Amino acid sequence: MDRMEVTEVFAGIQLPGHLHTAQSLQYAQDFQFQEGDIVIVTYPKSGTTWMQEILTLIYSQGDTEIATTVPNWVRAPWLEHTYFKETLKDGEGPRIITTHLPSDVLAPALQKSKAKVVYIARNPKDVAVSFYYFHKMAKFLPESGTFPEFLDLFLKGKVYYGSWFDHVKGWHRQRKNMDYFYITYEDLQKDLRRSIKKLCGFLGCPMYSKEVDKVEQHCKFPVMSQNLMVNYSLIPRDIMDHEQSKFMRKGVVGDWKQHFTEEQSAAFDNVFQEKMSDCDLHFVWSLD
Ligand code: PPS
Repeated sequence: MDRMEVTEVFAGIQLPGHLHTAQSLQYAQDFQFQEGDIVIVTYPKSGTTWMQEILTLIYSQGDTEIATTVPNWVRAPWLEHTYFKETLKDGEGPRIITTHLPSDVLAPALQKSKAKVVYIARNPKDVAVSFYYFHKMAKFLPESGTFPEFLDLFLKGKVYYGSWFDHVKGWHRQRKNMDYFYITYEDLQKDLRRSIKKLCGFLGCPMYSKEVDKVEQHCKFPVMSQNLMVNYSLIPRDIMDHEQSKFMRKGVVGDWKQHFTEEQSAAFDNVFQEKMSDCDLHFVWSLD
């Protein structure tokens, strides 16, 4: 399969050579955003697919036609992926663009543009667990090793896509320099309806209550995990092996408690406190 063993290094971070090339990354960095563009920005495993689905449905006023017939990577393509250029369409609605790239790569272009940025963050203990399982199923990522080994790399920022801390803090520092909306995976879990309404406000896209009902219904985990257009079951098994782990795995807050020992959790908390001491973001670790 295409470049499955290749590692691409860009802006100091490692990225899978599958779907990333030096050219595609340069294209992303040089991209001219337009007024009306919506850019979903995430560190991996933070709720990217969920936000792609929510925004698709907000723009279709709750009509599920596009969400159930067009794959998420076509309707909200990743800016840095090789297929981006030919996939992004100037259609009737706004262009929804997705990215995992760090702020230092994209902030200069976004600051100059009138694009809207939606940043979604997730508590990093759950991100680490979700990313660990993703390494087992995504054949374009390196072997995860054991969970303690993976956790160690994650805390040191030595995983693909770089440090979670740098990503979250870097984008947070840009919040006043662009049209920026910050939300967390945990906000979506706690009150999906309220989150959808807030997003509608930010996007300037008012919806009737019945339309919000449809978005909410379609974006629940049991529905999305059955939607072939977002659950990645269309991807061949030698790229994503769902027998190792499903892409739509658990979809909960606090699964880290099933994976971390007390010592691992305490060590994580220490690193978190140190690295986040210069940042005022707060994370929800459990909904209990
Ligand atoms: S990726 O690879 O970066 O695009 O992954 P991403 O979409 O950011 O994150 C995948 C995790 O999000 C969960 N997910 C959801 N949780 C709750 N409700 C809904 N609707 C939903 N959709 C996706 C998905 O299950 C992954 O989390 P884990 O913890 O592994 O289950």
